Amino acid sequence: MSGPASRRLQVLRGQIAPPGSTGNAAAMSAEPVAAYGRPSVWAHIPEAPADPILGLNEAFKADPHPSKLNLGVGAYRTEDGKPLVLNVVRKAEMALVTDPNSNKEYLGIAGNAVFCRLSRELAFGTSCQAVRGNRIATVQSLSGTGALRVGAEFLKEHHPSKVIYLPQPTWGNHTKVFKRAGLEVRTYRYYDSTTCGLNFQGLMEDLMGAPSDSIILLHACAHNPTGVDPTPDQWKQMLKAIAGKQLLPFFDSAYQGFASGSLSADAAGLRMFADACPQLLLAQSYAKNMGMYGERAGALSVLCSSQGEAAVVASQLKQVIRPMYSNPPRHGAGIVAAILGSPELFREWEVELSGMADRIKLMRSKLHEALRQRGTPGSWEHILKQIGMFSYTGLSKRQVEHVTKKWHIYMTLDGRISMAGLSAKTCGYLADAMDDAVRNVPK
Ligand code: PGU
Repeated sequence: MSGPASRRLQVLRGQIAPPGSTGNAAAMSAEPVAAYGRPSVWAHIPEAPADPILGLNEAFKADPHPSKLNLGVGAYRTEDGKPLVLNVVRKAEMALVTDPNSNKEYLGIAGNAVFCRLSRELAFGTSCQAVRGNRIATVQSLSGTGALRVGAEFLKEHHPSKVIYLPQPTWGNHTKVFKRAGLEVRTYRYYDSTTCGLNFQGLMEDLMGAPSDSIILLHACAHNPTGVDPTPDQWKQMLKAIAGKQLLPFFDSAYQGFASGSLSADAAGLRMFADACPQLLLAQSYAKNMGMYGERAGALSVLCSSQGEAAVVASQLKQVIRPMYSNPPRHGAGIVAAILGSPELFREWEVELSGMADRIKLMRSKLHEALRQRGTPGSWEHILKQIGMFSYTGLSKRQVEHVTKKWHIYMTLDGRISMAGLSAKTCGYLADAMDDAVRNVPK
């Protein structure tokens, strides 16, 4: 190729400057911005508030105080306050990057098929009838949030009801994900602040009162932010109500293994529903249980009535994904598939996972003990009883603001703290701050 065509290609590839330009960046940006003779089309846009959870990271980073403590975002930290990459993840990753047969080709729209099968088996169990009967359509997703969003878009298009009920309270982003996808968001009662436990009666009344076909979001385990889960018997009664009213359960499983330290115990509620419901959805995340936050590895599963239906549903999930981000990233899913697919690596993972869960439990007893020692007014038993990554302390917004301003401890305004952000060294400091807030700042 020569002449004008070759020149055009070179321009396109950035090898030479386009005609009329001087070829340097300063000259290219020298044109006056007001060339259209009117204000910018963005001029009317109001600045959006910082994200109530992820925004805390920014505020924390900008704080120069030496004793500052970040208990905002749910991300595991070691006793030294450092992020943790699991050994088993490093091992699987090393094998992946040194494998001469690995490549960087596009994955299919539904992602890594082995990853999808193993994710399904991890959540539902290999003996699940729907797994054995190939009745579950699974696609790889951009972690748990991506799974929720793809699921929401699918429901918006194909489900008879566009109404989703979320527990009150719930992870703040749930409301945004489902609203953005065009579903109508309602809530069902969940937490009882007088007992710091489950408002089971309110929950059951609200489930019974929901119009049939409504979608019900359920936290599979380690409810965020409350740390309060239904008992096995309560799960059973919820299943009865949900199946009786022909509601559609949408499980969000972001903490499998983190609540109890056992992967199967934490999936018990989901598995009970999967055995009894003709259809349900599941969003899975490996952010927490594999410590792969930034790798965005997750899966969306849709349980269907037959194998044929699952194939049709899978085809429609791809229709949602393709115009949104085309296909998911390879790397994280490759690591997860290697760990789940090797009995040896799987065992190593289980040990590291229960190690993280145990350290969180230890922080619960240390914080509880520190508050007891200080005689901090109120009962703090709920810190011991709640499970998972968070404790819902009961501090009010004003008390949280005080703790952040005076003690430089960052937590969400609803009084939620990430227990994984604490260490034996910092429990006393947090207890001092909580004691001060409870005594001196009215709720
Ligand atoms: N579902 C629940 C219940 C969650 O708590 C989270 C993360 C997700 C889904 C999404 O996780 P992915 O990272 O997309 O897999 N919640 C954490 C992390 C920070 C955030 O808000 O995204 C939290 O601190 O609540």
